[in-house]
Amino acid sequence: MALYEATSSAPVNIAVIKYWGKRDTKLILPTNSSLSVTLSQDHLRSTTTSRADPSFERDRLWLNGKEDEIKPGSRLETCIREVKKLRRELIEEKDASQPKISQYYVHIASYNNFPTAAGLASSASGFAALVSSLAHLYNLTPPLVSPSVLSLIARQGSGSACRSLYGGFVAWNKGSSPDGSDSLAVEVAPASHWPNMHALICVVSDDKKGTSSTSGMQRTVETSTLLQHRIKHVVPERMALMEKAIQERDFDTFARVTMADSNSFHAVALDTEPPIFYMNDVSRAIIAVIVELNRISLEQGKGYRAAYTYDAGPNAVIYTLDKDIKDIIQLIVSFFPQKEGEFKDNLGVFGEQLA
Ligand code: 2P0
Repeated sequence: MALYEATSSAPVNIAVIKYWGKRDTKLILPTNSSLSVTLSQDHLRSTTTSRADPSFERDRLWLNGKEDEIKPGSRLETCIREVKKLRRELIEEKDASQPKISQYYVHIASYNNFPTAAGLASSASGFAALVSSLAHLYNLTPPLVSPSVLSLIARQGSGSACRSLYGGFVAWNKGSSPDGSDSLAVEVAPASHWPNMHALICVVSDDKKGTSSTSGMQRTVETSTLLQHRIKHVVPERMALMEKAIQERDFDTFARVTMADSNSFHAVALDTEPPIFYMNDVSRAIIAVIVELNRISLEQGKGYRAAYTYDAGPNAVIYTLDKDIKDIIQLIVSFFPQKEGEFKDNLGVFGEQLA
């Protein structure tokens, strides 16, 4: 009897043009396109094993060793159903000699090597690893199935998850089709394109965040007037600018647009009723340090040295280049001394080289 099992892992991605708002909450279709950098080292990653077996009596999932119910109509159920459907359509219905493993139930075990839901994008790596491990289990791999096709399924688990199916620099095109068939992730450039780029993760707090992204962004869609301006007049131009900056390895533009878009996202969060605050005093102090560092450098005609960005939580991610990484770490650690092995109310800093 064959053993049908596969393990895949997917890293977290950190957006430089932020996704915030859905035009379709069931299909998870965004109100604007977004662009992110997938981290490539082992610090922030989900690893998932899927197994299909005729003896299983239902689909089951364990997250960090604890069983999570797969509720009918849930995002989890949707992702599992969609990957099974792809297996049936592309393999089992085309070639009768292929085993019909899509008919078996699956058991799935997923682990994060970092705190869940602390604004460190655990749903992104989690759903990307889940879809990827099921795809490997069912032989839905390139050239038969591209990461972009899988991204259509991961997107229905969590929007930002679609971007974690590629490494390096990834765009999620919002698409225009009502069925979501063109709302998918595409590679802008592999990590190797810009090997001297680093992401520095500054864990300000690993507490579970106050307002979840899902409910926060829906409130923003319903109540913020600023969001409409962002969708129509801000993001489209920034997507183009950012793609070009990445192609040309233009760190000045990359840094300027990254910081501007982080500010814009937190501005629409504040423009929500009631207002949403994701950054705290430490987050804002880190911004002040980076702004001052860049100001001095720009005054000397040397360009930007670092770019901050914040997601739905207080933790900072700082993008910087090889030549500056040591100085930036020293600066951050000197301003925000850390207690060994403890993140809570302190600052943990770790670096990620992209390639
Ligand atoms: C992003 N964030 O682009 C933005 C920036 C948070 C701030 O994507 O409802 O967890 O599961 O689609 O993907 C967080 O949103 O929300 C997010 P759902 P998700 O990375």
